[in-house]
Amino acid sequence: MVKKTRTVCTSCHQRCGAIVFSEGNRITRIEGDYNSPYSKGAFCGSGITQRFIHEDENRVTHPMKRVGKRGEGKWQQISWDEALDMLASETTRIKENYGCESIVVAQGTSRTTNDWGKRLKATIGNIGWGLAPVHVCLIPNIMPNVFTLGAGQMHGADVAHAKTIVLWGINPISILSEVKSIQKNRDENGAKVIVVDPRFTDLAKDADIFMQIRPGTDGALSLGLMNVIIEEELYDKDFIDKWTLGFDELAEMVKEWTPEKTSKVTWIPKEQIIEAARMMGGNKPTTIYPMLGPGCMHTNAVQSGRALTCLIGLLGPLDVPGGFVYIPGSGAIMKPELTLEPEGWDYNSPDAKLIGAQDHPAFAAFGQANVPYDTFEAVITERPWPIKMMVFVANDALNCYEAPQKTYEALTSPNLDFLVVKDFYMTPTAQLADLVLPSSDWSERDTVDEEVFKGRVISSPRAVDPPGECWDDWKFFLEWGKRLNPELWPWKDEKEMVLWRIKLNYGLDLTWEEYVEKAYIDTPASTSALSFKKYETGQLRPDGMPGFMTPSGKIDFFSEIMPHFGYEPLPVYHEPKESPYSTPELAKEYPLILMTGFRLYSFFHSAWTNVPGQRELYPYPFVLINPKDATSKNILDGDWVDISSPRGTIKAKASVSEEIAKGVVALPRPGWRSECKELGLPGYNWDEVCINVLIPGGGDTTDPGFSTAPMRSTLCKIEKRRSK
Ligand SMILES: Nc1nc2c(c(=O)[nH]1)N[C@H]1C(S)=C(S)[C@@H](COP(=O)(O)OP(=O)(O)OC[C@H]3O[C@@H](n4cnc5c(=O)[nH]c(N)nc54)[C@H](O)[C@@H]3O)O[C@H]1N2
Ligand SMILES: Nc1nc2c(c(=O)[nH]1)N[C@H]1C(S)=C(S)[C@@H](COP(=O)(O)OP(=O)(O)OC[C@H]3O[C@@H](n4cnc5c(=O)[nH]c(N)nc54)[C@H](O)[C@@H]3O)O[C@H]1N2
Ligand code: SF4
Ligand SMILES: [Mo]
Repeated sequence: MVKKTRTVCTSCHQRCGAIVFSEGNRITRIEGDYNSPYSKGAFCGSGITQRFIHEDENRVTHPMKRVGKRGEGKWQQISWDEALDMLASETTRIKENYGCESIVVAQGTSRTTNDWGKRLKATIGNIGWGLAPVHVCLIPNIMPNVFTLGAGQMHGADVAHAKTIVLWGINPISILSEVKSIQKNRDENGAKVIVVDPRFTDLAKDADIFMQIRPGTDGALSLGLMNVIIEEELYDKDFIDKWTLGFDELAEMVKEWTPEKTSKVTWIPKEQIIEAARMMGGNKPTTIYPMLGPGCMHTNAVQSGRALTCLIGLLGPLDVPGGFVYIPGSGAIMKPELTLEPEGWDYNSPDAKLIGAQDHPAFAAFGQANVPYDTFEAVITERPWPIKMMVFVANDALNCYEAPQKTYEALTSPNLDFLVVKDFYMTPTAQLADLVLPSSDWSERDTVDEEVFKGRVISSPRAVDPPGECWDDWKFFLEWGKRLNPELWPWKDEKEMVLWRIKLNYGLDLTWEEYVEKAYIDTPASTSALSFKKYETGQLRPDGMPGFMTPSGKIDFFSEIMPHFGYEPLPVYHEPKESPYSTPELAKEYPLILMTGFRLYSFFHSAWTNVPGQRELYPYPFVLINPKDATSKNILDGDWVDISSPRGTIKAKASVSEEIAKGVVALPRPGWRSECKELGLPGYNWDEVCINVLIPGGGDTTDPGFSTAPMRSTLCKIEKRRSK
């Protein structure tokens, strides 16, 4: 009999509505759900391959403990009971002997367990994230949004109603459901589109203006655009007078950022800068949609983000249709009742016991985590304290963090007593573990983090049962938590956790059947974005006063709080720490700018390189290089090349293309490939192809206040390889 289940795909952050058809425990077909108010029927090839993943015999399907030497590949299947006993006894032993700060629980990008992971850590005694790539993933942009605009969200761009849409360092993959709105607005209302990217993206193809920027110079471009907008008085004086702080200081500062100077720094022709500024200031409402590109992976990340948010403020009025819209309650919901985070907890205080907090004060306050590089170093040096146990849930550390050479040294160090990895497959990190735990994927589980649906609750029941003993990460945290402190983990199963959580977050008191049946449930958070200029009516502040949730209550062009974290109060531009201009000597040997990690349609970070439907789109690790740079090195399209930085060398196939600016090479995420037996394609080790081998870590290589690693603006060189 065919069973039809309406659920949600979580293979990427889009969280598209899915209809899964199954017979017995086999998935026979998957379709997009047109009734999903969020994805409206959109569905992609990656989501469809869930059919394969569900049946894939290469999945880890049982808990396994290491029996040989670490990394030797000898495993013994054990029961969940035994695995959890090991985990709980090691947690207790290490906590008693070394303190809770010697246990690090890590996660990758948001999957579905952000708040439960925090609760587990708090159960051990650790407050915060433990370890996560938040130093590079969007938080360096969210912080400037909070300080300048008083918005806890980056995503406020109303692309459906804007007259000018600026897509700034954003990949169409990450906004699939909004691409349709952009196209519709352009086709039906003649909206103008500006794209700012070093790469000629699929969004740039249809843009009115494409500014091919030098990586890491977005702060300078924002200052240059503000120069023209202020010079030509293309701003709303009433709004600026009434609702902003520090306009005069900002105007004075951007005077030196003439189109000529901005062009020299950013490599964008000055005529384009002037044209773009006139379009943004003259064809309003203008909305700017930034993602990782501008301010998340550079040594000047936070100040670039600040400059961009000042530009958004300057283009006000804000919170209008077609502009930057405030969505209260749309950020990740982190209620202290769930995370067990004490009220007013100070992540910067030594009591918080976060590694790197004193050196990177903004990261401690906003990232709420240990600084990744410093944490791996702490494993090796046992300073500032020993790290004895690491648990990675949905985080392939060797493929995720900068300088994986250091990560590898840490994970194979005799100082580390116990390494646990919970994943779908035997990833490079899992291969080094003492305990590997099997995981269920979206079609096989009942849980979802509904806050990503802009405050709407959408249920996500399982369509099929997981293979073997694969467990939902929610269930894993529940059972581990129960063994440590049952009072803090009173639920019977993950369904009870789901219902408790929606009651806590949205006041909804539902049975499981009602929750599944109702499917899409609006909440005050999901409807609040429908009202505008909320700052006039006191809807943005908890005290109910008009204004924004910034220290001054206004848009803070001049931020008194920034110096607190080691930054200037105005958004000063700093050249990336490694560049042809800041390190000209180094640039003689490494003349090209290195940008790593732009997203590909079929891979989600390092996952799915083994899945034939996904791997066949990008069979080999590859690097984008401009024809002019390739010619000078005799490199032809498809040649294997070595890409080297002062940190190391990796290999990739050259993709010679105008897609990338001259002088820049771009390596997509993940670089790494697992073997794909079905297509007869080989695997490549992380140390041969992982893009992060080229990226520096620690010391003064990062954004000073935030520890952001320069994954998108350092130097490299490229040579044709003699062998494959
Ligand atoms: N398929 C797929 N989807 C994903 C992911 C995935 O791995 N695969 N990852 C998810 C995650 S965790 C995240 S954080 C998001 C990221 O989502 P996005 O930020 O939208 O995606 P990226 O491709 O990483 O980066 C966006 C663009 O920035 C450009 N860029 C690089 N350097 C610069 C620069 O210095 N300035 C400017 N202006 N642009 C620059 C790149 O060329 C790229 O086109 O994607 C999410 N969605
Ligand atoms: N050089 C460079 N490095 C980057 C980036 C870049 O652009 N350039 N991007 C950075 C960013 S923004 C981010 S967010 C990080 C992301 O880094 P991560 O999220 O850690 O990504 P991965 O390294 O692919 O590791 C994720 C692992 O989780 C597994 N997994 C996926 N879903 C689940 C699940 O539901 N449960 C369990 N148990 N396992 C699951 C996957 O199989 C995969 O092995 O990478 C960062 N690293
Ligand atoms: S993988 Fe594809 S179908 Fe699944 S949520 Fe992402 S975009 Fe939607
Ligand atoms: Mo991310």
